[in-house]
Amino acid sequence: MQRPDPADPHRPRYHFLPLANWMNDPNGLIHWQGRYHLFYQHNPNGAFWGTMHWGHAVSSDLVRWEHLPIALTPTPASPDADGCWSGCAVDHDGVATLIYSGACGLYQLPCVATALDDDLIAWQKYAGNPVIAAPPADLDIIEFRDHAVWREGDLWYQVIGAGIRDVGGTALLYRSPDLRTWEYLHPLCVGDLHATEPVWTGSMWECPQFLDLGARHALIVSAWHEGRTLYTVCLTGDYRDQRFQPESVRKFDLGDNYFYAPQACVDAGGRTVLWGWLQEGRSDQAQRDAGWSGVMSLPRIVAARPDGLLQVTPAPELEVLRGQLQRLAELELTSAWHTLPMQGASLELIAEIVPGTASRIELALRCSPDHAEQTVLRYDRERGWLEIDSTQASLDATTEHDRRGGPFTLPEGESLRLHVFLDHSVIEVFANEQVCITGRVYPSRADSVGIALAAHGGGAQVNRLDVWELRSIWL
Ligand code: DQQ
Repeated sequence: MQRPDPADPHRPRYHFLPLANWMNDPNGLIHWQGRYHLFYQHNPNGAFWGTMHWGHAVSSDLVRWEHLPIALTPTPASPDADGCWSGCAVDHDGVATLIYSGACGLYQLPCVATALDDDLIAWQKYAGNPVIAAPPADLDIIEFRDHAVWREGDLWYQVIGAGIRDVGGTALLYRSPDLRTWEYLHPLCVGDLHATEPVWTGSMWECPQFLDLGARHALIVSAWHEGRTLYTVCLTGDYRDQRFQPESVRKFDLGDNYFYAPQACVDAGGRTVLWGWLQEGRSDQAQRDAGWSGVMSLPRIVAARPDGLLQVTPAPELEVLRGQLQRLAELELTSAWHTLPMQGASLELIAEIVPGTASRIELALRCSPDHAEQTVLRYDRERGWLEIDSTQASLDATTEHDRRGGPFTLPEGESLRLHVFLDHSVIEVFANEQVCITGRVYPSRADSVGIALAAHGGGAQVNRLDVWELRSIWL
């Protein structure tokens, strides 16, 4: 195995990723006997998509991970001969059980495997796989894969991601007494391929997650269209009698497919903890040359707010990574960049900014002293928009240079609260515990480690600015 260079300037230090090669979707998340198990789509043969296996890691604290042996490998001449694609894990009367998509030729069909030990190292694939032979015959289904399974009363329920030809993405609802025999019920929800507002949801929904958040249910799907992974969409609404009535639809992360295919689990404390796959923003060749591709997001805690929107915050456990705090006193922002004394590529930053009369507030990250390289996190108050602008992120023209963002409006009288995690090529931002935006950037210069702030169209005031250097999660 080609090991990535430990000094690779783009390789994250406190985000989870495998020792080498390709990773995509988080799978089979389960808090099992006091430890968090994270499985993931993995190609052990290189830093490119192919021959999907399930990689495996475990953590006691949600922060530091131990790599474990590959959990699922495709079995020749079987329903998963061409790949063990995405799926989930449940506790079935004390037996950890996986429901995943077995890929075989053009099809992906639901398969089951059960744990043979308490460390979830060895798995037995069910002899009766696939457990569903085909998509529902009464629908013209274009794609069919990925699973979320939950318990209601004496029965198991499952949604499978799919698309209905010329109609839109969907999550198909099934029911089972034993996870082996499944009865198709109806689509839990159907998207409209032709609707572009408030957000276009593509022709197929991958990786559905159906979360009971108490006050609301959330259906989170990854919108897909003709082979393109678009972004993660969150529908919140009401669920009763196996019917889901969405009230709001929005992107879950404004960084589009830099945050994709998320999966959540409920831990022993009752928290809904969610991870997503942070895709790369550089060429396939650059990924192969680096020997790794794909990063897992930080664990995000998801809850329903009283107004029905989601609250999303980084897991507080991450605070153990903090080194010394550097704090800045109050600061008036103007249109000239104010460069901070703090810098680095592995930082956590919390800023509270009173927008005052400013129409735009900008935070430049991974910034070179001459600003030739910089990535700008921008809140455009007039437009009601939050974005990451990577058009100047790197002098390396082969990396992505774009602006990704979406609607975000500060409630009247609220300060802008930015919680930012910088980890080499990864930027994860939580704004007012409400909106997330993820970026991937690959600065070419070693001195692109600066931070600067500016306000345009008027003045703004920084009331709090805390920066910590963050430690690596690997000992
Ligand atoms: N990736 C998996 C699929 C899923 C897609 C295969 C989303 O199960 O639909 O690698 O990234």
